[in-house]
Amino acid sequence: MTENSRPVVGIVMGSDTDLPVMTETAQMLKKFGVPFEVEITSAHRSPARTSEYARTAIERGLKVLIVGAGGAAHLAGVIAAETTLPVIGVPMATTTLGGLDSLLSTVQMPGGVPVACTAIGKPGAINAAIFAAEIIATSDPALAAKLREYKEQLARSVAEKSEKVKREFQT
Ligand code: RP5
Repeated sequence: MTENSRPVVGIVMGSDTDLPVMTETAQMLKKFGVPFEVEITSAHRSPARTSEYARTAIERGLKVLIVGAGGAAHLAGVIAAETTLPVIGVPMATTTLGGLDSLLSTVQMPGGVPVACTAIGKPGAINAAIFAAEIIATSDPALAAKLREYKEQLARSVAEKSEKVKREFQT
């Protein structure tokens, strides 16, 4: 799979104000060489456009949708209602309620319409990309190898930090 090939992940967000956080998703997908497309559409401000996006996602070749929204964050849910693709919701941190509003309105889906919900904000945006890559990697051995290497690097970085801290306490 190359970055120039057809997008397999859709990154969707409710507003351009979500972009600083959702850029983390894009950067992580780029790191793994997973091609993606980006769309802004709103569950409440542009419901028809949102419905059209969700209904046409499969025919455009997408395999996973990552949806960031904040506040009354219904975007992931309404997209999940209109597609059989796996939908990963990323709750935005909000200034008024710290993102608890986004989290609850993304995660508390009724039975029958699943949304896989990540942590609030940047960690969630990063994890959404990794999770999407893991889904795609179930039928892409080269991508699975990149994900294994990423996890090994994570483990190495913890060991390196531990050694650094030990050295600081020894002096
Ligand atoms: C949601 O409302 C968006 O996802 C955004 O997080 C939030 C606020 O949007 P703006 O008023 O900043 O455009 O639809």
